[in-house]
Amino acid sequence: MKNKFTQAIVRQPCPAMVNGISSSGLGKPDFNKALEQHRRYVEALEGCGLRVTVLDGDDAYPDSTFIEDVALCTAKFAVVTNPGAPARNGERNGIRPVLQGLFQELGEIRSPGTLDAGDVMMAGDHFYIGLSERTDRQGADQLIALLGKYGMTGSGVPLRTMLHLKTGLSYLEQNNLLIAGEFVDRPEFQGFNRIVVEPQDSYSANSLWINGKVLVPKGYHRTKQKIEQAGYPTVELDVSEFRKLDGGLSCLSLRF
Ligand code: CIR
Repeated sequence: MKNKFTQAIVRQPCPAMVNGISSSGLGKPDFNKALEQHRRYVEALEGCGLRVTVLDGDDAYPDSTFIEDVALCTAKFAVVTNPGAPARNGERNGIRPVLQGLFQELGEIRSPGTLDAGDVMMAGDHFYIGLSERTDRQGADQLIALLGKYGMTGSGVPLRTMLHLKTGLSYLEQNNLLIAGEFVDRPEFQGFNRIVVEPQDSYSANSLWINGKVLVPKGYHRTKQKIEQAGYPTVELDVSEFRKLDGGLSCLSLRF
């Protein structure tokens, strides 16, 4: 299946983001800088041909700008997830009405199963699902059952150290897979053309394919060069303030 996205949904960062969940040790994000970086991110999505719905920041949820985790959008249907971090779980209630307005068919991951869609990587009609601290087997099985209804498949990938599956993996279409860290040697990814990210550049394994271009975080020249050598034009974006909260380029949008 040839992939093409036409739309994206983003949520602006909120002032409370300074209290977001973080294990980065990089300090607190600067809210105004984050707003500016987010604005440029939206421009980049538009530059890839997407119509972008920009939702207001939600100060009740410091991490809510990482909207990727609360829903999975496919060409055929969307799923509201059940985020595994208690502080983020209520974010699902903010995305549901937005998706109801955009999708005819809407599924839901239900407790006790949990799933963050940052753990879900689409590769054609197959979806790899990270089994992480946020996503459990029950959540993954619920998603696989939903995918099955629409002729798509899914499989679980146990994580050891990464926060989310897409922290260390990005599918760039055409069988090309950007891959880092614990995933490099995993048997399920050996059939891809693996573009291996250097350990010191591992943050840039979360790059983002959109309609033939690849968005790459600023400052990772080796990764950028490897992606360009594989034939993709790249767009470099500074996401330093989101990195402080363990978030990357994919986390900031839903694309479909
Ligand atoms: C969190 O811990 O949930 C946020 N601080 C970062 C979420 C990043 N999202 C993602 O990797 N999909």
